[in-house]
Amino acid sequence: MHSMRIVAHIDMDAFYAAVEERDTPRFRGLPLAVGADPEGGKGRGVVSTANYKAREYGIHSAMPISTAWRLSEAARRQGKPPVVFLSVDMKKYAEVSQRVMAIILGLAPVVEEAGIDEAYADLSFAGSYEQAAEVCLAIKKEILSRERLTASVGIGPNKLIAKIASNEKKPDGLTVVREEEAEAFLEPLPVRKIPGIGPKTEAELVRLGIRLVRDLKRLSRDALQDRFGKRGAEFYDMIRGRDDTAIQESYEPKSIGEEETFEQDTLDTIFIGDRLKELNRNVIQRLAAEGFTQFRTVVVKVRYADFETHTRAHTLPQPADSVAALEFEAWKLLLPFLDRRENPKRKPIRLIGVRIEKLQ
Ligand code: TTP
Ligand code: MG
Repeated sequence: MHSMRIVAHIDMDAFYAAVEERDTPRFRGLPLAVGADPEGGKGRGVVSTANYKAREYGIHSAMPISTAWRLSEAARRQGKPPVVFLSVDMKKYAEVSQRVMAIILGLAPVVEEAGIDEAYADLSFAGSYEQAAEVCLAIKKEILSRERLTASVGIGPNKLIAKIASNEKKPDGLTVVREEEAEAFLEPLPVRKIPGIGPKTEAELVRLGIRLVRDLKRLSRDALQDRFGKRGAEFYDMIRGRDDTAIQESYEPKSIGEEETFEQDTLDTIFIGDRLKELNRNVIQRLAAEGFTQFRTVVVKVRYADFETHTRAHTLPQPADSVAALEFEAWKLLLPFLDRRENPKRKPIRLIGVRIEKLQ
């Protein structure tokens, strides 16, 4: 008899904002948004995350910070507390993340770190869903007592179900979906909950009158494949709760990156060089914070004022470890975008980013 597969997905609640609330008592109970500087409504970056109080104002991740500011001002006019805007402290979140991952690893030895605030754990060893839930309660308890943070957990027969389940009862939730319940669990959910169905696919499905997973089941595998290609065939299995992707233990964060949207679109070489320096410093700081010493690949990103976006990457023959080495490589990759080589129309630049990969 083959033993039952049980997978958990653990995801921290309002992660960056929760860390800030924890560390600064006077923020507690207030709406909080972590992200770019709102600059009195003129700021040009985005919200990284918002705590649940700020989400009640309609603020969420990836929203322009200027919109978040407007929502905060509207709330203020209604006599509600305005949002506290905080900048991103990546080094701190990376350190908390490492400690949380260590807690999970202590209670469930096979873990895939799927992002800064989320992990999959193989709980097949628990033998039953009841025992798996006990392990997860212990993980939650440990995270709360050691880090004073809450996480939400989903338990299911595979990564797909566990991931969707962890999002069901946020914050501080625990949702168990057994294999025999998986299909029924998915049916009433909006199609957007299925990983890989983003806003574009969703819009296309809405045009076909399909909003819920249940509706999507009307399409045959062939029909899905005709419309969405290989992804379509995957949707067919996923909406039926089927997923056999493995937990990938050998975790390497694919990359560490930072980017900045400028106050004003610019082609000023000195200014851009300065900002790049600052981004490089932050990236190297995070490299150390996340327990690495070296990188081999450098990637830069450029977004022009018209949002046309380019990336360029270079992999070094030998691993490098210094800000100076990153500086040199990143600048070499970025320079052509400042002159006619890559930028014949001399379009001003809106955003630059730098990322390192192949970390060791
Ligand atoms: P999420 O887990 O998606 O969000 P969250 O932890 O803030 O909130 P939830 O309770 O709904 O899980 O992302 C984890 C962190 O990653 C988040 O705190 C900030 C960062 N992040 C961004 O910087 N930009 C983004 O667009 C998203 C979605 C997250
Ligand atoms: Mg989270």
